Amino acid sequence: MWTLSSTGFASLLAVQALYFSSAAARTTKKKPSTSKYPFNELVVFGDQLSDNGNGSYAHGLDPNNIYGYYTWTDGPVAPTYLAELLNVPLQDYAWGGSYGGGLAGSTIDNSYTPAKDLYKGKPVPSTYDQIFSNYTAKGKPANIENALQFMWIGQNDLKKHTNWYVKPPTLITPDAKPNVAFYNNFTTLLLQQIEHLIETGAPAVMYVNLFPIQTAPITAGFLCHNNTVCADNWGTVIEAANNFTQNALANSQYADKIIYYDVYSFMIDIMNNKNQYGYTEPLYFLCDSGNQSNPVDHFKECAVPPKWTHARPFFWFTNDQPETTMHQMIAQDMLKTIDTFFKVDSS
Ligand SMILES: *[C@@H]1O[C@H](CO)[C@@H](O)[C@H](O)[C@H]1NC(C)=O
Ligand SMILES: *[C@@H]1O[C@H](CO)[C@@H](O)[C@H](O)[C@H]1NC(C)=O
Ligand SMILES: *[C@@H]1O[C@H](CO)[C@@H](O)[C@H](O)[C@H]1NC(C)=O
Ligand SMILES: *[C@@H]1O[C@H](CO)[C@@H](O)[C@H](O)[C@H]1NC(C)=O
Ligand SMILES: *[C@@H]1O[C@H](CO)[C@@H](O)[C@H](O)[C@H]1NC(C)=O
Ligand SMILES: CC(=O)N[C@H]1CO[C@H](CO)[C@@H](O)[C@@H]1O
Repeated sequence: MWTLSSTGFASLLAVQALYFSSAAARTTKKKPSTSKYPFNELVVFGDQLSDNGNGSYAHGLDPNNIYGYYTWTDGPVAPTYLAELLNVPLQDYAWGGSYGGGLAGSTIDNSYTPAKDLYKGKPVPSTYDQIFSNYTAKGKPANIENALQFMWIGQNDLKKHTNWYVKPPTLITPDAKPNVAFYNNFTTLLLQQIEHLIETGAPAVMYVNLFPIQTAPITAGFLCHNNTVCADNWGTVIEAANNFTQNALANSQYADKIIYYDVYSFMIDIMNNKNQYGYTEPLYFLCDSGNQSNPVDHFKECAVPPKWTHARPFFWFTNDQPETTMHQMIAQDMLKTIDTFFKVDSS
């Protein structure tokens, strides 16, 4: 188990300043270096949890104007940290967020869950579009055989299709009809996309499971009105969805090329031991809910110059987006999973 010292955080900020000081840095590709891994690039598909700014920027939105890091949090997102840890360049197709609140990022497929955000009058690219239109439309991408693929998607689909809103919340059950349909439909679409990447030549695809959004202030406080039965039951539904997907991926004909990463359990573990990891503020607080008269919104405490230096003790940066140090810890943990998968000695 590792913890973050204040020195660690200072150097983290230095890293952020280095990588996010200009638009040029965001798209600069490093030369592939000699790697201990059987790949020399990381290609990312997903939503606001994975967009390093490139996806939003490509679709007409400059997220640097939001929080200053091209992301929807107070620093880099997990894929950026992961590429850095793997020492490979990142190609990021994920699309996240929107100005002004309620709208989120990409879904798995706009014909299943139309994204609320629009680009040229149409829902923003889903992972289906990111893969089939933006990445493989012109045939085999040049370096796909040497590119580890990364997919983190589903939270926007989950909110639309599962029955977290029913009352009384005791009726939110893992075997409720809409939930079972969601496990099936989401997993079917996901498998098609993952298998397409492998059939096009990818050496491996890492899938990151649904994160514990039932614990986020938007869910626990606002949508569930602090009703713990509601939040807990919805958590069980998310766990059931993750179990279903994990099982289906393990039964794919390409199972030996699929890496399942359990971000759900990792985040729950950090939350259960939050103070030890430097998250000393309550879990229902956040830095920016878009409404500063909301009592859980601690905008003024977080936004102390320079920028978001004081966000660190808050687990949640926005309504459903963790603070950047959480993204960094997730990337560290993802690396362990990747090392185990490729039997790489991490020492
Ligand atoms: C940025 O996204 C575009 C399209 O969405 C993609 O073609 C390009 O490779 C991406 N670049 C980087 C550096 O991620
Ligand atoms: C990605 O694909 C979508 C859907 O086909 C398209 O609208 C969008 O322009 C593409 N983005 C880029 C950067 O090519
Ligand atoms: C939930 O609890 C927090 C902390 O006690 C409180 O500030 C917030 O107003 C509550 N939300 C609702 C919807 O009751
Ligand atoms: C999910 O799988 C884990 C591990 O097998 C198990 O402990 C848990 O009860 C399952 N949860 C649900 C909701 O299916
Ligand atoms: C902002 O939050 C306050 C307190 O929770 C609430 O009364 C108010 O309606 C909110 N305003 C908007 C625009 O959502
Ligand atoms: C769009 C889609 O795939 N819908 C399917 C979702 O799952 C239910 C039952 O599991 C099917 O009946 C739908 O066709």
